[in-house]
Amino acid sequence: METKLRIAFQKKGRLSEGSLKLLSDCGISLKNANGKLFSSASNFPLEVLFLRDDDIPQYVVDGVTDTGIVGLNVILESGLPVDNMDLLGFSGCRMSLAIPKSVEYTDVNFFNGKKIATSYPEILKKYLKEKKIEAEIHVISGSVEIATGIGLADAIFDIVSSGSTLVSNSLKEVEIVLKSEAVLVARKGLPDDKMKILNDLLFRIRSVKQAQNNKYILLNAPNDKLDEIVQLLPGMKSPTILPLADKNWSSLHSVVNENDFWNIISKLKELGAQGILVVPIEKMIL
Ligand code: PRT
Ligand code: ZN
Repeated sequence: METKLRIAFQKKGRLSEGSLKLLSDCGISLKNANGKLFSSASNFPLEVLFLRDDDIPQYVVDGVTDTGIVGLNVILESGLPVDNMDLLGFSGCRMSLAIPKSVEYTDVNFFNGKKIATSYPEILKKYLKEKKIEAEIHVISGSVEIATGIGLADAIFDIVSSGSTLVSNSLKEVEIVLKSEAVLVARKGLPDDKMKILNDLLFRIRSVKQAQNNKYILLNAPNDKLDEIVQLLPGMKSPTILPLADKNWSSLHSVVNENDFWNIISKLKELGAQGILVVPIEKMIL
């Protein structure tokens, strides 16, 4: 029988859409995945299990699944030994300490002797130890944001994304402890045949991510500024330069990183570049 790699996705929640989109961006189609616990791909040796996110780390370790996509926060809280293969760039959030808006905050020593409510005691314990803070941790499984309002704790440690939950509970974020996003994890010591499939999958994922982080740029440049413009556009090797009908001008094609993009565009304009086109890249193979 053909070897297949098994991956676990969150069944329903903040990781689900990103996980399914990643698979489809990688050109992998699932056979009737809707509402099922289990599905398999029609064009890649992959089986998908749909689970609660909290169960995924343990199932990876136990061998129920070979790999999984889950928040980095959940992996770190579980403390389980899995291989973190790749950060995937979606479901981003931070884990922060927050206190009532009306309470004055100086620095992290504020938390000495305080009571902190959280669903993530392990991450918090590690942080407090590093900062040499002695605080009491009160573990609750949900609605952490109401803990100070009902007098259960002096502070909370929870996931923050837009910050609006904090605002509507009259809390303020005072320390960012961890930045989290979806991560692909794998069981340690996968057999060679599964490892090969995982590497094929990672190759596709990395190509998709590279493409998302980069843009293809085309522009016309005056020849006397070409050298300076080329300096700004390293490209994958170096930019492509094509002559234009007007002898004093050339056309330049290259790839720019999304993060440098606006910075580069304004410098290009200063150097006299014209007709700048920026287009998305679907896949990028390095
Ligand atoms: O049912 P299951 O157990 O599978 O799902 P779940 O309810 O435990 O998880 P889910 O879907 O809420 O979150 C899954 C993962 O998404 C988390 O482990 C994080 O890695 C990530 N993530 C990203 C978030 C958020 N953003 C987020 N905003 N997880 C939770 N929140 C909550 C947060 O707890 C707080 O209550 O949203 C609220 C804050 O949001 P803002 O925008 O008001 O700051
Ligand atoms: Zn959960």
